[in-house]
Amino acid sequence: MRINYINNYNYNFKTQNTNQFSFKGWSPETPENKEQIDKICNLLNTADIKRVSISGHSFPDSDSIGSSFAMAMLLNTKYKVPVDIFVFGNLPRKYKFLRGQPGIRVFSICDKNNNLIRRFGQYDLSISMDTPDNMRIHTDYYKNIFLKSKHRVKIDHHQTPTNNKKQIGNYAEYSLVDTKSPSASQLVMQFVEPLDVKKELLPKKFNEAIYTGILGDTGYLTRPNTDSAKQDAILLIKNGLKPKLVKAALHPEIPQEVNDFFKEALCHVKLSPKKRVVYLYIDDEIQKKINELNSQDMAYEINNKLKGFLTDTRRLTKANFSLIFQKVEENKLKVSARSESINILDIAKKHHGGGHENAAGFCIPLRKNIDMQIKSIIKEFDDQY
Ligand SMILES: [Mn+2]
Repeated sequence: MRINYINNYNYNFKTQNTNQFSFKGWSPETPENKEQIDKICNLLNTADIKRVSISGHSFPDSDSIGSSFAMAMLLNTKYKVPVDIFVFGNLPRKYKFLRGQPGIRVFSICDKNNNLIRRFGQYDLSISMDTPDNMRIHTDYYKNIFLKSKHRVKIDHHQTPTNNKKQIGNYAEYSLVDTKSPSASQLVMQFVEPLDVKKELLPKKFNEAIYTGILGDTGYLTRPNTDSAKQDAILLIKNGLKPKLVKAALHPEIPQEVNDFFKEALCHVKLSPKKRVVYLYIDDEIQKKINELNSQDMAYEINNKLKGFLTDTRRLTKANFSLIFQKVEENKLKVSARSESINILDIAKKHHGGGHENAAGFCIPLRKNIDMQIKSIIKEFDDQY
């Protein structure tokens, strides 16, 4: 299937001038994908859709945000319908360059109970982007906006969790799930031609939103198996993307106090008994310091940088895994895990989490003796081969 993809791509490259290059770079990889894309396009073309809501996952990352904005712009361009994007948490400042498109509103949902249905009413279509299971959708939004919407679509590139009887992964009416796609944002591109949208009529920010998602989920195009992302990036550039602008927006200057914080956090990183796991427990003291860097944007920046920071430490120490433990909500322990080559998705799934083979996570109820709890999770990774 990949061969076809490359052939299509080269073919278009050679035989068409730059204005007429095909969006075939986004061709579905499997017949199942094509079938799902056709079904979703058919829904979009035939249902009476006047209002659309789009959401990503909680703790939103670049792909969640990029794919949500890109899908909003695609639908608004094609159907001229108003689209509301719901971000679960504050929209970090560095993504604000994606806003400002007429017809598209952006709402940050931060607290638990918002009475969203009274505020927003019923939508004709709700699309969930980059979100493998409904546990990662804001509860009020899920119950009162998503489920009450006349039509529901899921577009994602994570494995759908199947180890749970509640079918938390199959939460939509139509789903396009392509685990081979490096980012969910690229999946939005697959709809451009089937929906008969002229790529040059899409707003410039469409390209930027997709590229934001690609950069986020491919480690700036450095991770393995990201060839299709590189090819799609070329197509975006041919469609008017200025990569430098996006990179500049995504890398705001890091203030001194954040650098100071990192110097301190370094002292709290530990190595497991078998020296196979480097880990950081964000205890109350560290969390307090994060909170003191009072702007929400910086807290977000820190969360992301901490993961990269642990990855660097893992490489330096030649450990296999890096883990971050953090208390979330009132009584949950969030575990983010990264590895170089060993598959950690199964461990995450065992704890009802998910993610990718080398970047996975889960949330578990917090036990009274948190040190013991962390030790037992560390041991689980330490014993993994
Ligand atoms: Mn993603």
